[in-house]
Amino acid sequence: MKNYIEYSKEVQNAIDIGLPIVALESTIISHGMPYPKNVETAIRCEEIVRENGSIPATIAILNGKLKIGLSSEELDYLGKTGTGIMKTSRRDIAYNVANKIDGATTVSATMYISSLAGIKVFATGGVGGVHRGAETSFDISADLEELAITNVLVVCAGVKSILDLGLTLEYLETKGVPVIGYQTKMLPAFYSRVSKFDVNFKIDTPREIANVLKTKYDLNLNGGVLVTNPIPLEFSMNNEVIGKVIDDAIIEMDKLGIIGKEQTPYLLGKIVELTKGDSLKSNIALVYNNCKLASRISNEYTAQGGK
Ligand code: PSU
Ligand code: MN
Repeated sequence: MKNYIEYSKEVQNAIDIGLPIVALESTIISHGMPYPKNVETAIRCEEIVRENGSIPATIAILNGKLKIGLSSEELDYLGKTGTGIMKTSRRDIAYNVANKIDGATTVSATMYISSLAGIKVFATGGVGGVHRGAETSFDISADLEELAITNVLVVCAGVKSILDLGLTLEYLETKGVPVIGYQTKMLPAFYSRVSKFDVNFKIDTPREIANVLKTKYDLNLNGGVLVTNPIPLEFSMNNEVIGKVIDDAIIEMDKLGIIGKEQTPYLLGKIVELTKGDSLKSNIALVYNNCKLASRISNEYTAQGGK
């Protein structure tokens, strides 16, 4: 296994001396945002994690290695190449490594690689979920299955309404994944702070969230935890306005016949276009907010003796 993993110096040092770490994914860089905002955001995410007391570990597959911690050149390469890099979920990891094909890792792949390094806390923007119409398309993100089996807490901004929020919650319940609302009872909907659905547990401090995580693993309850953190108020979008944009983007996507793993990147790009860049500003703000919370949870988890 060791031969397959390559740590940055900063992450290796953090592991050696037991500093708190926060994993970050790379599909959000290559497929989630346009260049050069994607690279600026990735770099700023790492800074925010450091400012709040943890060490950032951005994860990708490069030259056949599972890379844990990237250089600024590597971040730039991922951002510049954009969708020219393969979007790699759990399914693709072995193929990428065996053939030395670069991959930007989704939430599922990043969770798995984090778990190999013993990293328990991971910050992103949005997770995949059960797509609208999944009852006929069967399109359910591998992210949910990873949350079911892999011991990593993921901080996100809730479930985007390109997905079916209700079915996503049902799926997570079936798989035994706790959905925590950070200072909220309501499941946030990514661009907006509100939805028609409730989270399982409202928890108000990073310390209490870390305590749930530690207790879960003390009890041998394997699998992930999903923390949903509402977008900061000043960046939240009007639910009806963004709802209409998302509906229009989905109609356009269906017209073009886009299916499978291309759907989420297409919709994100289309939403940026239809909102004239407003959704991108919101997306960046919520990612920063999640990095901050994840860093504080990771600190607390380490302080509580979490391994
Ligand atoms: N949602 C976002 N931004 C993203 C993604 C989702 O707001 O960048 C990416 C993440 O990497 C996530 C993946 O893991 O899309 C899910 O893809 P799919 O729906 O194909 O499972
Ligand atoms: Mn899918």
